[in-house]
This record gives sequence, structure tokens and C-alpha cells, in this order.
Amino acid sequence: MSSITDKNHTKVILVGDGAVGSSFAYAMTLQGVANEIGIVDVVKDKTRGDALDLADATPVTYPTHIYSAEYSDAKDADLVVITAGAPQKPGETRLDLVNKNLNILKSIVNPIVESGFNGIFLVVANPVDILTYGTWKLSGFPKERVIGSGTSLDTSRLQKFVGQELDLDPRSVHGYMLGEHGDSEFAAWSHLTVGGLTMAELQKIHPELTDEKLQEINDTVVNAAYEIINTKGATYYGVATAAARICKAILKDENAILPLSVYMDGQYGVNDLYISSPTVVNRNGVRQILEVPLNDDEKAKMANSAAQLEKVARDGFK
Ligand code: 6V0
Repeated sequence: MSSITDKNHTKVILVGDGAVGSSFAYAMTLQGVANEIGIVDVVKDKTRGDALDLADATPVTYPTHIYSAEYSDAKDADLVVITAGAPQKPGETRLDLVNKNLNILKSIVNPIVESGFNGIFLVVANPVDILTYGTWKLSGFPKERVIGSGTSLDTSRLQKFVGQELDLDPRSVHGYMLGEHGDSEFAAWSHLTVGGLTMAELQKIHPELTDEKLQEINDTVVNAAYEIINTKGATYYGVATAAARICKAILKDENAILPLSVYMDGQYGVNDLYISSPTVVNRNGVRQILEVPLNDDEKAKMANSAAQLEKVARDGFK
């Protein structure tokens, strides 16, 4: 596929200026990821206020043009990031959100495509795997240019908890949460490494890392969102920073490997679904899905995750 654009100027349209969207715009501004950020939301006063407020940060961060935008502004954007949607309520699973957010998605993707947009969609709104599939279907874009944030946040949480357990920098923990971004996701322990050591090798020198402890870490990651939602009502800083990381990998043409929700075409035995896998991303979107060799237990978990998503996708888009 040819490069979407050769220009150095990078432009992002953010749709959804709620807790996640505004935190994402802030993370982008602090890191100078894009030259231009246009913000769209049904609540216009919020986008105008946030654009002014965020622009006040740019003299001490990076020169970034931030403004309240319309869908038509997407026509020459490199990336459209979708964080619009109803947030998860206490007691509600991510999959419960599907019908609410499906209608919102339609009202966004259609005018974006009509604008002449020819870049990459990054979907963050939940249930992210389903809404990414929906964005791919509604847009008619190639699968390489429709990506979901998937288990990026969950993988950060896995790194954080393993790092805490070993008293190590979480960035030195290399491993992934795979599957659905939701209740059926799982830590792929069989290929997690720290300093080149596999989990089996780590367990020899850290006897406290029992199999029960690993299960506990897995469950803590899976339930992390619920714990935060039960305290402050929503989660946003973690996911916003993960989304900014993905945008940076794309806009700076990094060829970085990130755990993303991508279209499966037989990988892991999964077909015609979006689900998370380590993926090489660059300025053209998905360069390559890296299919991690899973052990039997992990294969069963991936199949279960796919089955959960398939059920919802059938009701929603298929
Ligand atoms: P929020 O604070 O209610 O913000 C949602 C925003 O969307 C509001 O500003 C709305 O006005 C706006 N909106 C609603 N409908 C439309 C529309 N049709 N067009 C334009 N804008 C619209 O929610 P919050 O920011 O907390 O969450 C946003 C989404 O992110 C939800 O779906 C969450 O479930 C999801 N999250 C995804 C995570 C991930 O890891 N992928 C993590 C946390 C939250």
C-alpha cells in the first residue's frame, strides 16, 4: 500500500471530547505528537473550551495548533481517533455498551468518510474490538487502516503489576495481554520476558512468583478498570496515554510493535474479527500482525475470547 501522505505536517482529528478524549488531547499536547489537533464533539462549548485551554499549554510544550473542529476538517487528516461513546457504568461490562455506542459510531464514521478522509482510524471507544470492526465495515477502508487500541492499556497494567512484584521498571517487562479488551483477555505468560528471562526462569530465582501469584496478577489486570470505575467513576489517564503512544508510533512511522486490535484473517485460528495481537505499526497503519506461538492453555483462552466477540459481533454488525 502506498503511503497515505508524504508531508511532514501531521494532523489528528479527535472525535469525543469527554474524559478519555480530553486526556488524550492533553497527552498528545505534552508530547508534541502532532502538529495539528482538531476536536469534534456534540458538545461544542466543551471542544472550544478545551482547545483554548490546551493551546495555553503549547508555549511550554510543543507548537501544536489545537481547535474545535467539524467532521469536514477530517478531509486531509492523517488520523481520526474515536473516543466518543457512553462510558462504562458501575456493574456494566464493556460488551453491554455495544448497542449504545453502535449508533454513536454510525453518526461519526459516515460524515468522516464523506469528508474525503483517507487516513487511519484509531478506535478507543468501547467495546473497542466490536466498534473497530464496525468502523472497518462502515468506512469500507482497508483493514490495515482501521485499528483499535485493544489491549494496549491492559498490557501497560500487566507491565505495571509484574514490575511492582519484582521491584523493576515496568518498561523492562516485555509481555502482552491478548484477546478481547474485556473480561476474557489473558496474560500470555508463556512468552513474557524480563531481562531476557522467561517466566519459568524468573520463577526459579523469584519463588514468590508462584502460578497462583501469576493468576492473581492476571485477574487484577482484567478487573483493573472495574476497581477504578468503582472509585472515581471512569478510567481515562491510562488509556489516553496508551492512545497517544499508538498515534506517535503511526505518525512518526516507528514500525513499533504494540498490542492492538487488528483484523484477523486466520491468525490464532480467528477469522473475520478484530482482536488484540502484537502488531507492527507505521505511517501506513498495520504493517504486520505478529502471531505469537501460544501454549495450549493460551490457545484455548484466545479461542474463548474470539467466541465472546463473535457472539456480540453477530448481534451488532455481521
Ligand atoms: P465521556 O466522558 O462520557 O465522553 C464521551 C464523549 O463523547 C462526550 O464528550 C460526548 O459528548 C461525546 N459524544 C457522544 N456522542 C457523540 C457523537 N455522536 N458525536 C460526537 N461526540 C459524541 O466518556 P469517556 O471519555 O470516559 O469514555 C469514552 C469511551 O472510551 C467509552 O466508550 C469508554 O468505555 C471508552 N474507554 C476505552 C478504554 C480502552 O482501553 N479502549 C478505556 C477506558 C474508557
